[in-house]
Amino acid sequence: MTINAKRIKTLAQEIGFHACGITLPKPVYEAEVALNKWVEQGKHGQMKYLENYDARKDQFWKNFREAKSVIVLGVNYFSSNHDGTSSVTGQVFFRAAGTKPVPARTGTDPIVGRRVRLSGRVARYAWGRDYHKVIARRLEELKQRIQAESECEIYFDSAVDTKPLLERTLAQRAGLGFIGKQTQLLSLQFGPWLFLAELITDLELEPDMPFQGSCGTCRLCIDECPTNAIEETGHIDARKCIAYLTIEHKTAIPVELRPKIKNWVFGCDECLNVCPYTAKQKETDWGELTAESGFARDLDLLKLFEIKSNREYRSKFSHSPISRANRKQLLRNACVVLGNSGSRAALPIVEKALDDSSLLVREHAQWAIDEIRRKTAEVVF
Ligand code: B12
Ligand code: SF4
Ligand code: SF4
Repeated sequence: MTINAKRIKTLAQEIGFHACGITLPKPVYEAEVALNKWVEQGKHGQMKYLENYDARKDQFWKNFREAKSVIVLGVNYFSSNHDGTSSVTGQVFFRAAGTKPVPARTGTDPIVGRRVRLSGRVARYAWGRDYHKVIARRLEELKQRIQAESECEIYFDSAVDTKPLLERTLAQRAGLGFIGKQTQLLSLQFGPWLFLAELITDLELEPDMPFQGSCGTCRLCIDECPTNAIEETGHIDARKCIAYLTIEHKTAIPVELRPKIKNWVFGCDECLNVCPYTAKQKETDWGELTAESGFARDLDLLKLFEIKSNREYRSKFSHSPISRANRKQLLRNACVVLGNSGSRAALPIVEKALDDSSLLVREHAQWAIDEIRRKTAEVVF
């Protein structure tokens, strides 16, 4: 007996995947047209790899002409804040380590008069270990289990994030959920907190029905996005999106957007946090994806500025999705967060950053200094 769709779903569940659906490897024309239009309008910013999507996609399918099915998998990555610093809807800027006034020194705000931990928020998807590697291991296990139960040799390709596939559209077609106005796939079981991954195979499997659903009249994410990056049409202008600006954008962050980044040092979850489907969240049972095994919910900005070389940066973050950015991008982001803090305790750090080897960091450090001076000058006692 050759393996069927039902058995594959059981295996996926046994291995720990939280959702599994099957679709055909047919072109996703409407989505591809939308993607190309989006790129033509320049809304992809500096994400060059999206510019030659058609050529990359054609090559991908040419290399696997025998593909008959796409097994789409979802991994719940939601984990909550055990330390209470940044609740799902919280806007906590800086965590006060103590409430008693302490003598003025770095990390102590002379205006607020208490010691503050200067930290920047990290988007939830990057709290744990690098999900590409974590998921790839379980995809491999699934492949092997499918192969072991089949009578003939099966060909596979696998993808998490990096292949020319519109993963959210494939997931919607495979019945995992629908695409919300903030462009995330929303699952009725897990809300917006699913990573997506695929196994493409020459096995002929019965496809699932596409998921039919919509946001209806809700527009919370559009209204709450700090930079107005979400358009009424349900597309985003990546050039304004904090996730793009702090992770994918390589050069200076537009000055007018810097205050809107607030304390996000890597990624942004605002449109996920406000979404009513977030109420479907469940604590993940994949330990590797929680902050306890990875980096953190927030980064200590003082420590970030102690990283002096790219090599040191790479070795510190090699197991984390934070490695997607490089040292100067992350220090650039840290300057923006410190500038937004308006805290005098941040001044010694950003003043030191004026000597950084990177012009990008120096320019953002100067901006932060000017912001802090302007904001503290405004304080009336
Ligand atoms: C580039 C990219 C980004 C960019 C651009 C985001 C975007 N909205 O496109 C940036 C850096 C901003 C980004 C941010 C984030 N990302 Co991202 N990203 C990707 C990546 C690598 C490619 C997506 C892409 O091609 N975008 C281009 C746009 C135009 O395509 P699209 O959104 O897929 O589809 C659009 C159109 O094609 C059209 N469309 C789609 N289907 C259909 C159907 C019809 C009929 C029509 C007419 C149109 C249409 O509408 C869509 C919306 O514009 C994917 C992985 C992948 N290969 O898919 C991950 C991915 C989408 N990202 C992911 C995540 C987790 C995030 C963040 C939450 C991380 C964070 N917290 O910081 C944020 C969320 C921000 C947001 N609101 O989208 C997950 C999403 C999981 C999920 N449940 O949806 C993915 C799938 C990675 C993964 N493997 O899990 N991301
Ligand atoms: S990730 Fe943040 S900036 Fe980007 S669309 Fe969502 S709320 Fe807006
Ligand atoms: S916040 Fe509302 S409009 Fe936005 S994705 Fe969620 S349900 Fe849709």
